[in-house]
Amino acid sequence: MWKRNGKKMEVVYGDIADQKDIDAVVNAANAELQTGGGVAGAIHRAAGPALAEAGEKLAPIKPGEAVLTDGFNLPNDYVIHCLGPVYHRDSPADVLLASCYREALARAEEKQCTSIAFPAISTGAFGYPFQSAMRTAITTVMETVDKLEHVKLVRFVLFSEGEAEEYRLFLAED
Ligand code: AR6
Repeated sequence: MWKRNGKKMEVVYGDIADQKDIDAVVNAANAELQTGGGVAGAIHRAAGPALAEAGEKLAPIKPGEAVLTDGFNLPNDYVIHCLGPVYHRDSPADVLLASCYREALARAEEKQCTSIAFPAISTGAFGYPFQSAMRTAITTVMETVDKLEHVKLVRFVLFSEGEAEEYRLFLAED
């Protein structure tokens, strides 16, 4: 766990669609804001069909953008949908990925959320190398969260214990 000025970052191994004590969960979305594989599949399954209907009104979104919907049947008030860069297609990939994290935090702050959970955006179907995406995710959140009033807790949810350990080690180095 990382703490500074009343802000906290933590790492868990688990399912992004099962984060009960968090105000807003982030979706590794597609441009159409519809269901898909990986994170998007898990979030849409848990939220129910109303999430795809809400997505229709806001789509399409661009790489680096984040839009907010209700959480519907999820245990969270909101879903924040980020379109990460497709590695080797959308560039500059690191700038677009950093924008996802900053924009998602901005959407959470606008709704006065105190907690937000992120998956490892772009590191699955979109092919972004895990370590490099992790460094961008953590450094961007560290830089951004200090400036926010409402968001106090940022949780990174990783889908394997090995990936969660990599996040923990990187946070401990700060
Ligand atoms: N909870 C947490 N992490 C997960 C979960 C889960 N339930 N499922 C997968 N991961 P991905 P992307 C991890 O592919 O790369 C979708 O089909 C996974 O191991 O979900 O941004 C959309 O429709 C990986 O480390 O997102 C888009 O078209 C990370 O989450 C596209 O894939 C992200 O994997 C988005 O691709």
